[in-house]
Parts: sequence; C-alpha cells; structure tokens
Amino acid sequence: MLLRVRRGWEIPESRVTPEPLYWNRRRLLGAMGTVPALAASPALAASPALAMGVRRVQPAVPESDIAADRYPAARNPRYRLDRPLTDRELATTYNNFYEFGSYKQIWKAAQELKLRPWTVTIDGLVERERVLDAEDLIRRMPLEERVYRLRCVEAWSIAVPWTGFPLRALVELARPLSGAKYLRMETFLDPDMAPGQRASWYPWPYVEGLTLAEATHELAFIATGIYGRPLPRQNGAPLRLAVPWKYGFKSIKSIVRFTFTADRPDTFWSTIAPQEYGFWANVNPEVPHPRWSQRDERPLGRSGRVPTLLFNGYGEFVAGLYEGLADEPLFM
Ligand SMILES: Nc1nc2c(c(=O)[nH]1)N[C@H]1C(S)=C(S)[C@@H](COP(=O)(O)O)O[C@H]1N2
Ligand SMILES: [Mo]
Repeated sequence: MLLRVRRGWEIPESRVTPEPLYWNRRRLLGAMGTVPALAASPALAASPALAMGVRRVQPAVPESDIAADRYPAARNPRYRLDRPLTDRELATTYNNFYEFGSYKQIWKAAQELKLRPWTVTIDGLVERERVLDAEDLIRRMPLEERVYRLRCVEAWSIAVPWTGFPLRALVELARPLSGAKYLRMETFLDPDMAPGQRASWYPWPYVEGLTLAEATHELAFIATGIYGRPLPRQNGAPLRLAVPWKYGFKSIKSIVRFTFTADRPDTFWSTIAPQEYGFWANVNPEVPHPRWSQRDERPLGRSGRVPTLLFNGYGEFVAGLYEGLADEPLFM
C-alpha cells in the first residue's frame, strides 16, 4: 500500500527549520552562551515551583485578557475535524513566533508581548483609512468558535478550536476600493520587546498576504482566542490569521496593520528564501519542499505520522479559488 509511515528522526529539526540561515543562528546562539532565561518573565519569576527549582513543572500558560468576557463563543458546526484536538498544553507551548526566537519554546519569551495599547490600522486602497483599538474591534465582531487544522511547512500539525471572526467581516468594515486586489498583513515591530527582531538578517516586520478572493473566502478567519479563552501571547494575541488550507507560515500572528493593495505584497518568508517559500503556500503532499517531503506530518502529541491532505483537507471549500491559476506556483 502507498501509505508511507515515517519516524520523527527521519526529518531532523535542522532540516525542517524554514530558513536558510541555520548556521548563522547556531553561531549566534553560541555567542550568546545561553538561551533566554525563564526569569525574563515576571509571571514566571513569581511561580513558587520555579523558585524552588522544580523541573518539568506544568507551565501555567497565561492567556491575554482582551475582551475576555466574550468567551467562550458558540462553535460553528460547519467545520469538522478528522482527528482529535491537540492538547491545549502542547498547542500553547510548541510554537513558531520568530519575533521571540527561532526555537519552539518561545512561549516564555513571548510573555513580554505588551497587548495594551494595541491599535490595528486599516489602510491602502480603502474608502477611508482608520486606526482601531484591537479590543474595540474584537468587541464589534461576531465571535464564533471553529475547529481547524494547522499544517506547518516543517511537517508538524495541530488541530485546535479557534475563537474569532471571519476575515471577510473585517474586509467589509474596511470597504476596499475597486482597485484593491490583495490584502497585506503586518505584525508589530518592536525589537526592544521582541528579541528575535534584533536579528537583523530577517526582513522585519513579519508580513503576509492573501488575494482579496482568498481573504473574503469563508474559511479565512481572524483568531482572537483558542480553547474557549483569549489567545495566549505566544499564539499571536490579540489577533492572528488562520487560513487552514495553507502552510502555517501564512497564518500571521499579532497583526497591527491590514493594507489593501493593487500589487502582490512581498512576504516575510518569500523574501528570505524565495526558492523555498512562495506567496500561495497551499498545502499539497505531492509537491515536496526543496529539502524534504510534504507527504506526511507529525500531529503534536501523537506518535507516528499521518498522511498530509491536498489543501490540508479543505479542498472541497477552496479548490475553486485557484481555477485558471495553473501557471502560478500554488503549492510552495
Ligand atoms: N508574526 C509571526 N507570525 C507567524 C510566525 C512567526 O514567526 N511570526 N510563524 C508562523 C508559522 S511558521 C506557524 S507554523 C504558525 C504557528 O502558529 P502556532 O504557534 O499558534 O501554532 O504561526 C505562523 N505565524
Ligand atoms: Mo510553520
């Protein structure tokens, strides 16, 4: 049978890191001597278990308190999973958020993310540019819960209940002009707060983009919460994108700006490694990454691998978006 089962060690972490500067980073870590200390987080410094030096304590992962009274929201039953939910513990302590470091345990460093004030700018080709307070924006949106899968290009995956609102609701609020063809999204820029942003070889701030057809597709979601509570900082508080048919790097975290443009925006990863990460980044098990196969994936918390699905299993929803675009590199 065609199903190939692989073991975790067959794809070493050094090969699945989505950037070509692995050795630079190793050199830098060596120069720094240590990885960032737990004591950097006031919330953790106060933990008696850590003060006593107890190892392997269950981290009490703090969540944000933005519009906390709006949670939990009713689950939208339209979106279903083919697998169990990932444990909250895992999905909130194994993350990619390069602003806080290029290792998976950035959740500690990410507690430095200051959520108030947080403004969201809507600009570019819109009827009227505006700056909104993130909490006000979240409060005026219709919150719902959706269980979605997320497939990282590095071949690990999670299945989580996001709370949030359709990106289309934000596009409608923005009233784009007819010349708008793309939506560009940008993460905060604050190297004092986010140590990863002091790494000058990255093109900060993190930028992602969608076509307007993608951005107004029913699946495109702005997550403001997870597991029935506001997002923890490490998962992209106060608001982040969730586009489950695309590789995880499209789902940009901690957004401060939505810009409507006529031209396709340059994105963070496609600027760093254009031969490896493209604009479209739709999941396809048949199209390998230049350095590894995308045929299967490792769901966090489960032993063994499962087959990766075309459009991450969302083909019935999204395949129509790409008709007539066969010449585009849709799957990288
Ligand atoms: N701003 C920002 N957004 C980001 C990233 C990042 O490094 N910075 N990493 C991306 C990648 S590669 C993945 S897989 C997902 C991970 O989301 P999670 O940590 O909530 O599972 O966030 C994406 N959004
Ligand atoms: Mo990723």
